[in-house]
Amino acid sequence: MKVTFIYPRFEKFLETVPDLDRELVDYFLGNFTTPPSLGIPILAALTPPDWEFDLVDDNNGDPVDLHTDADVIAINCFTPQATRALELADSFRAAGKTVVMGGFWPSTMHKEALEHCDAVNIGDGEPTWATILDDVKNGTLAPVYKGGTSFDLAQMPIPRRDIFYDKGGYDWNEDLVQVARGCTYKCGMCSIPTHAGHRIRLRPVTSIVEEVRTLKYDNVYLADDMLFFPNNRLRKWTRELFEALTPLKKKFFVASTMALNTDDDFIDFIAHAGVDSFYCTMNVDPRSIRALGGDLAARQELVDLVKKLEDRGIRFFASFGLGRDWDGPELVDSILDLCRTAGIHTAEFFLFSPYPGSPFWDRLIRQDRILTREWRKYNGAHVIARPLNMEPEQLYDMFINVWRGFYTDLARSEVVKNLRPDQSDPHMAKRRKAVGIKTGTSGKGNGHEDNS
Ligand code: B12
Repeated sequence: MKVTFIYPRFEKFLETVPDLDRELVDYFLGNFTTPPSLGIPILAALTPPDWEFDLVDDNNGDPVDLHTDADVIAINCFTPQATRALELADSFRAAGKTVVMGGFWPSTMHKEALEHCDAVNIGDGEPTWATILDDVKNGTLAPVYKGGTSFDLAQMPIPRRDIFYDKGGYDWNEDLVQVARGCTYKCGMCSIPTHAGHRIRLRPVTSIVEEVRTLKYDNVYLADDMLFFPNNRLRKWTRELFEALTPLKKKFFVASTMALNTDDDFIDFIAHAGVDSFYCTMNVDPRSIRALGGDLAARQELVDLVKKLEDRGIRFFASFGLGRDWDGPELVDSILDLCRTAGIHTAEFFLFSPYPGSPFWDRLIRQDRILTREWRKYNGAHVIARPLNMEPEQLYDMFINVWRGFYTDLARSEVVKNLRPDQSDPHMAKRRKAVGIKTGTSGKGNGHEDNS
């Protein structure tokens, strides 16, 4: 028996914004041809030995063969991939194939998914995958499989990353590692608690270390943005984790919000462990919302945080969301001024999309303010929700103006010459040329570029 995993294409938000100076932004951010999320490599690791498997990475331009000899097609997707995922599901079913879907979008929109596939997995895949394959084999596939949100991560297998290591074409030279699942916070924009649980499940540090030892790259992107929450359980576990990871000499890209533990010795500690990029989503947690609202104390907290991190060689990568109900046109200047004041040199800007499974989605449904259900547009580059105090076009213009404002600032600034673009990046020469930097000038690489 054979299963073919599919990772559908999604439109990178910069691809869909022609009015932005691509060259300049591309120089700093690249185009996200990332390896698939960990869903597929985990299922591959759990696929029984009497099953063959392969991966069609549609997001990496792999050809899609509707007449493959696979017995079942397994599609993983998050919201921006859903449009393409449903297209592929329809085509495979029309070609007589059995199609199963799972991941963030199918888990939160399973009724719509079932209009295009034979079965949907809701939540974790570890508890259900073997049963799904058995049911395919026995011709007894059910429409819905509930994996839930309580699978014990101590049983999580090491994802089979070799499923994509052998494929070329990815412009990221780093590995994604999931060290925890679920979240106790209830941020309006986020669907993680619904999909992965309102409790934080932590993997045993020993199994994480064992997994990191198997990785191909020196650069590691830790997928979970609750690592630095200022509560005792996480402070203790995160210390244990980074202590154990330090000897492996990896470089870690971590994600968070301003709701974090900012103790000096803690920042010293994670810097020593190898953390070198700090991706911080802004306008989601009370502190960053206050800072963008002009609260001087909160602004000073951000200025101090950026300095603390950058003084220790950790790049601060800000990800500013626009489109909260209280956001007004002044937000653009507030963001640009905050970046200048705090010395933020790496940033991206996105329009909040109401992801199914998030409180924001539920509220906008109630208020009938969803403008489109074209899922491909839920990538942070489109106005999806009718703003409360401005026209959708005004919000879109703010999005464009803040990108332009930030990168024009940067291009003018001395900083650009010695920013840390990734030296090992094959596209570097082209990018340097794009921003007028003669090749061979300085700039130490770190291989981390992202958006998440
Ligand atoms: C890696 C990552 C990326 C990567 C890769 C994208 C991808 N496909 O995931 C990159 C960097 C490209 C990315 C980009 C974006 N991302 Co992102 N990203 C993640 C991240 C950090 C990890 C994903 C992952 O590997 N999860 C772990 C795996 C194991 O979980 P899983 O996929 O759910 O798989 C499990 C089950 O669902 C199930 N399963 C999965 N597939 C299948 C299939 C079958 C058949 C079955 C049976 C079971 C099954 O089994 C698995 C094991 O239990 C998540 C946060 C998170 N913690 O998940 C955000 C996340 C997926 N991203 C998100 C978003 C919104 C984005 C952006 C669109 C916007 C932005 N600004 O961030 C951008 C895109 C911007 C752009 N460039 O256009 C949201 C998605 C929300 C949603 N409901 O869709 C998340 C959840 C972050 C959040 N806090 O909201 N992201």
